[in-house]
Amino acid sequence: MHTHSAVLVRRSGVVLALDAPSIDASMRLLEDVADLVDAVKLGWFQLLEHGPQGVLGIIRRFPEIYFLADLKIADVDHVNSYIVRRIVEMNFKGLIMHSFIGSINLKSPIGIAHSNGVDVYLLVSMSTGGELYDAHLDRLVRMGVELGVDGFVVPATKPWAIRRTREIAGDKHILSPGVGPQGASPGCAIANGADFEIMGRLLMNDPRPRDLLIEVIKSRGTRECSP
Ligand code: BMP
Repeated sequence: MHTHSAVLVRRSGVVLALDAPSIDASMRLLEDVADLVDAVKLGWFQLLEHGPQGVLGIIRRFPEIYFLADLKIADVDHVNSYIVRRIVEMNFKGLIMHSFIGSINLKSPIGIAHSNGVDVYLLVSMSTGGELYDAHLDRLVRMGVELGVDGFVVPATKPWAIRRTREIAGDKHILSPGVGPQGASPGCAIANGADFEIMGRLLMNDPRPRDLLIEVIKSRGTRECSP
């Protein structure tokens, strides 16, 4: 197995999911909360609205931010490898891949990412649905550990999956989406063992996202969290 240490560092434990289609709205939100988030997740919204050059423009404008490419890569080996090379060229520092595609389709792209200093996070469950994932959680997390990924995307809406992933994955990063509009209370994924909570609409739809984020970070550990 190759060696790679995760580039992503936990400070606030918040990853911003920047799913706003408007580039102006994205820029305003980024400028407002950049110092309070550990990473910014960009995905299909930005890529399809602004193209690779537009995405590169966002990344170049904030060189100090850790940008995470969320294209949920899930193709065959050689196509995945191409996608990862393009992501590397765009200066992303991390990327997300689906796990169900299996180790043959994951191994080379993970190697390409790591040899370029880019983290790989493996999605092993989904915040909505994902019942086929959930039937195979243990096996998928073990596969990710064997492949040397930097961590796992495990939904905040399934605290049991976070706890189980933590048991198997040791100190690998756990990133949890599904906070706010999808139902999980802020702070509860972290209370169940996640390292980072991914937040999109909760912040994007709030008139004062900075104040809300400060409150969310401050109030961790004070809420009742469902098991
Ligand atoms: P929101 O916080 O607005 O619900 O957005 C959640 C974000 O996390 C979206 O960018 C989505 O693509 C991502 N996500 C998710 O919601 N569930 C998953 O299981 C995996 C994800 O990456």
